[in-house]
Amino acid sequence: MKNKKRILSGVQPTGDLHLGNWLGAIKNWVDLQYEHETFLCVVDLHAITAKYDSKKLAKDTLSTAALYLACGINPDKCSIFIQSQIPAHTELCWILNCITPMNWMERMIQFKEKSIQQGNNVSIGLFNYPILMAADILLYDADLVPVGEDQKQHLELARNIAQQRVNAEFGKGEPILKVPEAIIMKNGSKIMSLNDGLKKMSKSDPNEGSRINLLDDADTITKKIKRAKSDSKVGIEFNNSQRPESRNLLMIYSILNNKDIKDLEIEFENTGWGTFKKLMIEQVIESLLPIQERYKVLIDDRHELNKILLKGRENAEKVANKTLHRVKSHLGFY
Ligand code: AQP
Repeated sequence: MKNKKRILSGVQPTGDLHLGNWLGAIKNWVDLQYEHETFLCVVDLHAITAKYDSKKLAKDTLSTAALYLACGINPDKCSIFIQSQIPAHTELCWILNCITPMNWMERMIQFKEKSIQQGNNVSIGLFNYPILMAADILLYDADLVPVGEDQKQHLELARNIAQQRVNAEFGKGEPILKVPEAIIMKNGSKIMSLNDGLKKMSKSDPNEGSRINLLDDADTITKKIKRAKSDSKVGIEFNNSQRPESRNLLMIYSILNNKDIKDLEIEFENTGWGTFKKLMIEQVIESLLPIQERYKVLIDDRHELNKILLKGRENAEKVANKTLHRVKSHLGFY
């Protein structure tokens, strides 16, 4: 175990997980789990940074954990846990809040985008989100953090906090925190909305038709793909910047079908949207079916799920508390 590099990642339980969460994050964890020591959390404290339904939070948290497993995460190889059950996350977050310059935070693109969506209801928590994320990562001495393109800037912030604000200022030449690296997959790192090929597929998009959820049934998937934005051109292309929707759907199809994009571009050179969408519908339904079947079994077995989450929490807590103690002692706490 010792020589394996350590991974930390997570998804917010902010609603139904979608193809972007799967292809941009969870699918990569599945590929990485056997060669790495893997900690995966359900980041429920992040989920409350936007307006949320308190009646749904616990259910969505459990459902997200069940989806990790249904997508192929092996609980014997990974520690799966719920962020809010480990107080070290919020404690380190506070400490990092106090040593992170405000102007670093003011550059965060996700805050700018989400605060526009939220109007007058923007919380301080949303502004602080990247610091809590830094605490999540740094607590586990993570070597690697697999994320989608959208989280790259937040990871860079975590690196800067560890390097410049903790290690350089308090380390006396010795590193206190490990500086993590991002793993961003070439394909799938940014899955776009079905309605707008220039906008990220997102749980918080008010338009349900903009995303395919992992638990959508065959009828819903069919309707969503049929209504997905297309254009008037024949042929499905990847590299034409004027056709972002074509690029996005072809990329999704290529990942699900395990075929090279270049080969598919040739195969679909003269294919119309109607034919391509039919193939796309079949492929998405087929790819999601095994996940949905496993999910149904898992979500009904509360005892097993709780057992997995308890074991994950115990493993995670040991590592997190040790790091927090190290940070506090270097930063001068009694
Ligand atoms: N569209 C996407 N394409 C590729 N990867 C994506 N991820 C999210 N959307 C896409 C990756 O999924 C992981 C978990 O994301 P998250 O739910 O914690 O936060 P998010 O990035 O803010 O995801 P959403 O769906 O947009 O949620 P809301 O709408 O609640 O904010 C991350 O690794 C992310 O990169």
